[in-house]
Amino acid sequence: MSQKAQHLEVIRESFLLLAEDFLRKGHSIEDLKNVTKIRRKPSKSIFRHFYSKKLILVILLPLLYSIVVERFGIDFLMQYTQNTRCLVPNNYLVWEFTRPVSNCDFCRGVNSALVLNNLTKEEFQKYAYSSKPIIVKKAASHWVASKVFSLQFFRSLYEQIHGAYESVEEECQFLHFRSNFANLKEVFSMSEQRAMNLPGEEAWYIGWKNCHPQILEIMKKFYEPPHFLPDDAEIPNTNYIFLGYEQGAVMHLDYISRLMWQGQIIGSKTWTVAPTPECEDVCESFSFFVDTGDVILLDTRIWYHGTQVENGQFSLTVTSEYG
Ligand SMILES: O=C(O)CCC(=O)C(=O)O
Ligand SMILES: [Fe+2]
Repeated sequence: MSQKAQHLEVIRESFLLLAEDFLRKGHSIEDLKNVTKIRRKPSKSIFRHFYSKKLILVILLPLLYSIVVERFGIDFLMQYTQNTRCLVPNNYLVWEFTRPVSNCDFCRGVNSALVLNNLTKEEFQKYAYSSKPIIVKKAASHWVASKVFSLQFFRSLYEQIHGAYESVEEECQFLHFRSNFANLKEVFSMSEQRAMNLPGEEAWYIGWKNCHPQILEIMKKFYEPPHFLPDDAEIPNTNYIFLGYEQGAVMHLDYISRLMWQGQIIGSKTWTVAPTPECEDVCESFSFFVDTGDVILLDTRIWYHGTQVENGQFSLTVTSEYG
């Protein structure tokens, strides 16, 4: 790694440390969002936001760098870099500071999701790669996954396949949201009562990325990427599972390279989406409902998004990217 790249990596990790520390002190991701939110002055220039961020970076970074290096030493930071996984909340400050400022075209005039009935590839063509949230009704209702996927299914899958847990830890991602689980093994070890969200039990909701080839191979027998996506769309082999009860994902942006599709295999969820801070004056936040068997398409890199599982029901979804 060049010296410049090393310094950039150290700075990136310094932000991660700060963000982690902030979250560990009990603050929420919304508080983190407010820290990075730059209030608009009467001028509507999007450059103001850009330059404000740049200014903060110029002032803050050398200070941050010297504090962290002085306190922990460069070796600690380099080691920390190698051990850091790509958790969405931990990346939050980095992503918020380094993402491109949007010109708000993606959300101008958009105040609801576009709801489409199940459709063909040809019919979908004109909506493909849209920045508007889209729900395609019943597009996943025939997936066998709705009868097969469950917490128990994934527990026995992960127990059977050598190196499966390690693959999540080392190359993939585990998202605990508001739940108190450190990893997938802990999730699979919870009591049956808690797993079923019985009265008096603490609600839980988690997600993780699957990248173990054998796990992916088995999962693929039970679902398929939405049939209406364009033939030329790139769909990675990896996927995510989100499952649990009550409060789902907290509001966040994703640090991914494509658009997102998600099949609502079991249960239903209310999604809330919000524009990025620089677009708050011209765009609105809104919510929409995704029912069992529906597919939702969303650019999770530009729309803040959070989810809520309704009525104490269980929700399970499979998610991947396309673009
Ligand atoms: O399904 C959820 O609860 C959240 C999903 C999510 O954040 C995503 O797919 O990017
Ligand atoms: Fe997300």
